[in-house]
Amino acid sequence: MSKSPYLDIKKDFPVLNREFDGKPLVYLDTAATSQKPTVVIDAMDHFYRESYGTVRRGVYRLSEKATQAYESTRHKVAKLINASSDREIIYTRGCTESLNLVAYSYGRSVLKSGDEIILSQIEHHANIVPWQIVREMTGAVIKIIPCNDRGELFLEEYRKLLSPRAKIVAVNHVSNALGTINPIKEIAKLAHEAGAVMVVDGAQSISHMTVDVQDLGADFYAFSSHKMFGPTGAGILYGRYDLLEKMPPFQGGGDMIRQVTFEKTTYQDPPHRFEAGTPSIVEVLGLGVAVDYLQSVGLDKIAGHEHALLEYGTKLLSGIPGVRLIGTAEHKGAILGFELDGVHPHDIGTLLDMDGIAIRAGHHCAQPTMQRFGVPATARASLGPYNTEADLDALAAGIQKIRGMFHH
Ligand code: C6P
Repeated sequence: MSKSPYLDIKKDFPVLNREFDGKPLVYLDTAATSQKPTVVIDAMDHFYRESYGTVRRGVYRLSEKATQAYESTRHKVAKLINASSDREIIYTRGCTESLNLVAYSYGRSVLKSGDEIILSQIEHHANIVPWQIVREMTGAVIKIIPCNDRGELFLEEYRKLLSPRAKIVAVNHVSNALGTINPIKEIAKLAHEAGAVMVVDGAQSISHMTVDVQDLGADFYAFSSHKMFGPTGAGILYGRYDLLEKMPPFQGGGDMIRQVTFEKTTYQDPPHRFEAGTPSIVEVLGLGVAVDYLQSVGLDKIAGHEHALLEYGTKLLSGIPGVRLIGTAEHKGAILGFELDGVHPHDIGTLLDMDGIAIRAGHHCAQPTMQRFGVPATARASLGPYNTEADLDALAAGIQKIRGMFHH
């Protein structure tokens, strides 16, 4: 008997036991945000009840303990992504803030007029707009790596874009709208050969596959806690220490300074230089527990589970007349973007919700991706390790039902 590729962890996520109008919740919006396991919810609850205090400021035991717990997440995250030191892990409020940090601190300080930032056609707005703002400030130029009809980047075109003027290449590891897994290792190698640094938006990869920033050649790697079973309000920017050391602060305030006078202020070393103000204390603690959870389940097992589900779901949806999958890369994460002939994606979302099925409909904060595929929006089912074939069966049945309503 062949071994099942599937995990059985739905029970770890209390909200997934919910029903809407007597129908079980079918949660297919993990790319927007993942659900939270009991261990994370309980740890945060316990921390508030027993151990809550400020971090890195108090001299009393409560604060010392809180600081230890808070800092231990840094080590867990460093291990998770194989950073060479804990000092390369910066706490932010989320992936968006992490990318803004790189753009404003690194980008603004190195880019000169005429320097080039290379992005891809299939980026999330969080990896486009900060670079446009920096372009306005510096006179830098943005170039775009195009993609084919499956949503795969043209590496030959990328090669042609690279020149000594290229200073930054910023690409997502996995596209949130299409699911494409980009060949970051190769993209980074070519970037480095041209003398550019590699910024990776890891929002959609971090909880779905093993990520090794050193092996990938990522100089910066950004992600959010809330997409990896942790709470909202926390995120990570990994940065190579030799780059971080030379970067100016992103925000000024408490905790990022060494000494302040009205004449002059000196700054802390990284990572604290980039962590102004009282941080998201309990959220960072929750992120640490989420990392433990991820590792206890195993990222390779999660990748195997999601890949099997992706294949199952792709077959199901492609078999429904009128469904067009948008994003059909050979290397793909568990994201199913689609159109249904004659039905607006928002209507698909609303009608599926009546059956307790939660998907996302819209442009997915990736309007240039939608433009490339000639659609204003798509419906998107995105999977996590707690999803099952039954969830996809429900989705397919829901879509069939909608077809029946619109095509008599
Ligand atoms: N994508 C989605 O439904 P934040 O919002 O800061 O946690 O993450 C931003 C972000 C950056 N890059 C990629 C590739 C992303 O997918 C996201 C968030 C969500 O697809 C919300 S638009």
